[in-house]
Amino acid sequence: MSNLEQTLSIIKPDAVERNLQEEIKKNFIENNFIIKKEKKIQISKSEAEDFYKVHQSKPFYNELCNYLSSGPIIVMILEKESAVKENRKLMGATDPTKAEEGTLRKKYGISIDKNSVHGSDSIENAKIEIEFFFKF
Ligand code: IDP
Ligand code: MG
Repeated sequence: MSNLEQTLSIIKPDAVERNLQEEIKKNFIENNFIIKKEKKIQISKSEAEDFYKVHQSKPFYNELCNYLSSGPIIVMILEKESAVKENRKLMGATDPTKAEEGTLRKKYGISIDKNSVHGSDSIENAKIEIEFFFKF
């Protein structure tokens, strides 16, 4: 039975700044994700606040929103069987120092805030996040 899903992936400013986007995209392709849509954009602080609103009560919220809006990002729709879970696995733990060997955050992440990639954490949030970035 097919379980084809889509998830939202973001290559964050720290990785785009280091010109790692092609290298990171290679990881997705090698792991059998299809990049259905892709665009390079820079979002405003208020758009970042909207995107990360689930974190608004966290002490790092303001910094997080400043950071995501600080430079260009690559947003992508990735497709694969169980794409949401598979992308979370490929990304690794939020904190690169705790991420497993071979994961994107282990390979490319600088710190817990500059951890190079975002991935939707549920099928429901994937739909919301895809809509957020690809509604126009
Ligand atoms: P996730 O990106 O692995 O889903 P979340 O808990 O959803 O992690 O947090 C969203 C983003 O907020 C993280 O990717 C990271 O950039 C940032 N973040 C999470 N925890 C901290 C923290 O303790 N300090 C600073 N930034 C954090
Ligand atoms: Mg999250």
